[in-house]
Amino acid sequence: MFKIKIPVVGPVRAGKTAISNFLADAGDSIGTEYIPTIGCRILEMEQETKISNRKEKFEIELWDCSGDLKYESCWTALSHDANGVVFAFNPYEANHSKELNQWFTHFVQNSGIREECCLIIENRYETETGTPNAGKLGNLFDGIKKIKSNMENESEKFRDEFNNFIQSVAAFSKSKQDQEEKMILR
Ligand SMILES: Nc1nc2c(ncn2[C@@H]2O[C@H](COP(=O)(O)OP(=O)(O)O)[C@@H](O)[C@H]2O)c(=O)[nH]1
Ligand SMILES: [Mg+2]
Repeated sequence: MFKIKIPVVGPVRAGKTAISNFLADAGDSIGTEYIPTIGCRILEMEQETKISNRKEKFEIELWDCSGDLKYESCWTALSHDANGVVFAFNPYEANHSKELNQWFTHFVQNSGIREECCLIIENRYETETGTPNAGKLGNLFDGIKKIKSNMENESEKFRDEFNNFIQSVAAFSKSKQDQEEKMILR
């Protein structure tokens, strides 16, 4: 089965763990007491998608990364062989947009992942201190598709939008692999 690795990155308390659990059906962690992620958790899910009229099964690994910058020395391992990247942030948190730039520099610019294989998830939920739109994203993110998580109100719409993203990453990764195989056989 074709494997797809997608790191889920962004600042502490962006909702990465809640989003990853929701998408991988790994239990509900919305509105529960905050438990910081240690290092990284890997969640697996499967998806079937049609590529060039053929049904293909994909195994998707969501790498739910800690937002704590003390793990920065692990970022190379976390981004190694990734097929796509998901950025999460909460626009109520003023510092999130600035911090997200660092993640972008490493996970996109330095790793060579195409912008089409990246997704921003705006996880808008109120925090005690924040104000809405406090953390507006910088122009590094101009070319990247953005969706809203809305896990409390429109969760199935969010799941569908995420699945569309996975399908395009899968299609791109599969065609890249096919091309590489052809080059070897030449
Ligand atoms: N009400 C609500 N709480 C959320 C939502 N997303 C995350 N949280 C809460 O915010 C805190 C941080 O979320 P978490 O996923 O652990 O953030 P992470 O540090 O990015 O992994 C946790 O206490 C979650 O329960 C959401 O959409 N709505
Ligand atoms: Mg977490």
